[in-house]
Amino acid sequence: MEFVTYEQEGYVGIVTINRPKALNALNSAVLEELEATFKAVDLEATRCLILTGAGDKSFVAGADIGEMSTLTKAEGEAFGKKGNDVFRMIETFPIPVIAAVNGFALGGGCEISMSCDIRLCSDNAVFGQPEVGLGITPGFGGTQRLARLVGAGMAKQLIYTARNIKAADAYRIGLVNDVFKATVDEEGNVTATAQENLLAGAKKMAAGIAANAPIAVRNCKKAINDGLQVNIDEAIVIEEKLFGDCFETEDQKAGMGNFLAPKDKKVKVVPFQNK
Ligand code: DAK
Repeated sequence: MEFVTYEQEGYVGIVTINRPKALNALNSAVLEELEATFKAVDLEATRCLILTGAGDKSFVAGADIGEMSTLTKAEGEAFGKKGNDVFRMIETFPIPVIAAVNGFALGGGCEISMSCDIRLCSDNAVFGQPEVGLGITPGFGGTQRLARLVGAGMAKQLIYTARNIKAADAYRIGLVNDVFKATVDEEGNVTATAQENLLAGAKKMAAGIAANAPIAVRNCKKAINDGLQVNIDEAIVIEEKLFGDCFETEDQKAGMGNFLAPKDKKVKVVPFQNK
C-alpha cells in the first residue's frame, strides 16, 4: 500500500493514513487503500481499531481538492459514492473504531472522524466543514453525522459559516471525547508530545475496550448504531435481540461466572475468547 499502513498491537489494529505531504488529503487511491485495509482486518484477532494520520500536523485535511477540481458531475458522483461507501463501512465495522485526530480534520477529514465510534484529539487539532466556501455541500455525511453528534443548531452554525474550531471547542460541543496535550517536566522540557500522548491514550482506551467481552462490545455498537435509526419502540426490540444474542456464549459464561466465583477464585481480567 502506498498511502495506508496497518500495524497490529495485541488485539488492537492501528490504521494510519500516510500522505503527509498533502496533509493526508483523501484522494481515490487513499479511499481504495482504506477500504482494502479495513476489509483485510482479521476480526478473530482484532477487537478495536485506531484510525489516525501520519505526521504531527494533520489527521486528514479533507477530500483532495486538486483531484476533485476537474471532476465531471458523473465523476463527482462516483467519487462521492466511493467516499460514502468507505465511511459507512467504517461506521458499521463490526468492532469499535477510535479516531485519533492528530491535527487538521477538515471537510472529509472531519467527516471520516465522525464515521468512527469515538474521537480523541491532540490539542493542535482543528475541526471544520469548509465546503460551502468551496461551492459544495459536505458530501461525505457531514450534514448528517455532525447534526447527530452535536445537535442541529451547532451543526448548522459550523456548516453555514464554514468556520473551523479548535480542539477545546470541539470538546466543549461534544465532538471529541478527550483532548491530549504535551507533557512537560519541571524544567519545562517536553517529555511527550501531544501526538505521542494522543496515540498512547487511544491505545490505552482501545486496549480497555479489547479487554471486554468482544461479542458484547460488537453487539453494543450494533445496538447503538441501529437503534439510533429507528423509533424508541423499534430500538428497544433491536436491543433485546442483541442482548439475547450474548447468552450461551463462552464469554457470557466466563464474565458472569467470574462475578459469581468465590473471592479467591476471581480474576481481575477475564480471558474472553470471542466465542
Ligand atoms: N486537498 C489536496 N491537497 C491539500 C489539501 C486538500 N484538501 N489540504 C492540503 N493540501 C496540500 C496543499 O496543497 C499543500 O501541498 P503543496 O502545495 O505542498 O504541494 C500541502 O497539502 C500543505 O498544505 P498547506 O501549504 O496549505 O499547509 P498550511 O499549513 O498552510 O495550511 C490547511 C493547512 C489545512 C489550513 C490548508 O492546507 C487548507 O485549507 N487545506 C484545505 C482544507 C479544506 O478546505 N478541506 C476541505 C476539502 S473539501 C463529495 C463528498 C465529499 C467531499 C467532496 C465531494 N461528493 C459527494 C462528491 C469533501 C470535500 C472536502 O473535504
